[in-house]
Amino acid sequence: MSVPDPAAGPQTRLLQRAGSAVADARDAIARHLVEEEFLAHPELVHRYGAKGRAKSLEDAGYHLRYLAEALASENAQFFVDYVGWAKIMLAKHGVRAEDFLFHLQCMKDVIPEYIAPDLASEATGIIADALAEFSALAEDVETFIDPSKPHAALANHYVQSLLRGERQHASRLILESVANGIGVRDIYLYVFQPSQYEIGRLWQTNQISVAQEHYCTAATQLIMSQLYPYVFATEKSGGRLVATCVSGDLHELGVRMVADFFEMAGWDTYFLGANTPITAVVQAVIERKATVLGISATMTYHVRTVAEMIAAVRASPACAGVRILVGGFPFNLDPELWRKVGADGHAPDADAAIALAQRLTEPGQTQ
Ligand code: B12
Repeated sequence: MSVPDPAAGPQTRLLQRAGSAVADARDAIARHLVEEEFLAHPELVHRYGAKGRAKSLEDAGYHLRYLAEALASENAQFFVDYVGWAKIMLAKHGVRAEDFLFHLQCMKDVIPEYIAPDLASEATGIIADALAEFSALAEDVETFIDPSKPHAALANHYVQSLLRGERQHASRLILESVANGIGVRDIYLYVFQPSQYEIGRLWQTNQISVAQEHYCTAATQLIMSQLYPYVFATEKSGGRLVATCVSGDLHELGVRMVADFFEMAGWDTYFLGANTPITAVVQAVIERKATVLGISATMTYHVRTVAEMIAAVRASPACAGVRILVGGFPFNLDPELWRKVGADGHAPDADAAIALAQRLTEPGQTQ
């Protein structure tokens, strides 16, 4: 992590330096690798049109951002996972797998020209891992609406209504289901969560537009709010939660869901939403006398900011005693990552988060 850790071993420090070096030289590496790519294959201009080169440059910047974070987090898997995601995304947008492979190869070749040899060999080692796994990485992503899971038919109807632009109908489906006895927690975990993942899959695979993805998410936020009479109905039992997205991260629905589960379990919750500055989080923990702070990150390149946020909370004497939980995609990908960022624990979903928080706030407990 980028927070200086005096106890970090030499390999950890090397990887952190490699991550910072890639991040610092990102623009120059990206420009150079696209230069190499188009010099070696001038036909790419015809294949991808006038905008192809600019798009390749933009993509190179994204790839390098993920590479830098994978190094700094000592997690080669982050980059391999990202390459797997990008392989599908690019293929569905008409980019041939061999062109993406060549782009990564150019990245590997160019990096040693910009950073010190010991750092470059760490960076190129991770790219080599991804290149070695490339052909085995999936070509497509399966639906997240799993018919073997509870309420799959409802989730399917819900997504279809939203895709048709019928949020009133989607809202009615949910409100009637709750009136008929389906619990709000089940609606969150088995309808909203897989529906959101499904919307993401449809966007990634070029089947829906950005506008549709935004519409569906905004509708789900609206419909979640319609359930608040149920969410706020539980008598308070003592715990106090501050829940937030890490600075820079815009994915607030998951951690909002976590906050709502705590509210339903009798906690007093203070939900800060997306992209909260570190100082504001520290202040909220102090002012709310939080017993638990929940921090969410969805993008792997925000993991270092999670470590910085946790370090800032730990450095404030007024926050002493607060237990810190982390969650979101990178923490689900690497179940040991919570330790590296300095948290007290991680839970894979809103349901598991409650049980963990209750355990951690019993005196003398750890995960
Ligand atoms: C909606 C959405 C957005 C919206 C978010 C709006 C909002 N108000 O939240 C917007 C449009 C802003 C957005 C932007 C981007 N997004 Co987006 N987004 C999504 C989408 C479709 C749904 C997210 C969601 O609501 N999930 C549902 C919740 C319930 O699930 P969850 O977050 O996993 O939360 C659960 C657990 O993880 C856990 N948990 C979460 N937080 C915490 C915290 C604690 C303390 C604990 C204990 C547990 C916990 O509990 C939760 C509940 O059970 C996802 C798809 C996906 N698979 O998630 C893509 C997705 C995450 N986005 C993606 C991308 C690429 C982006 C952008 C880079 C796109 C771009 N080029 O601009 C930007 C990055 C923005 C940023 N800086 O953060 C990719 C990421 C791919 C990758 N491998 O990195 C995804 C996976 C889409 C895809 N399939 O390709 N996005």
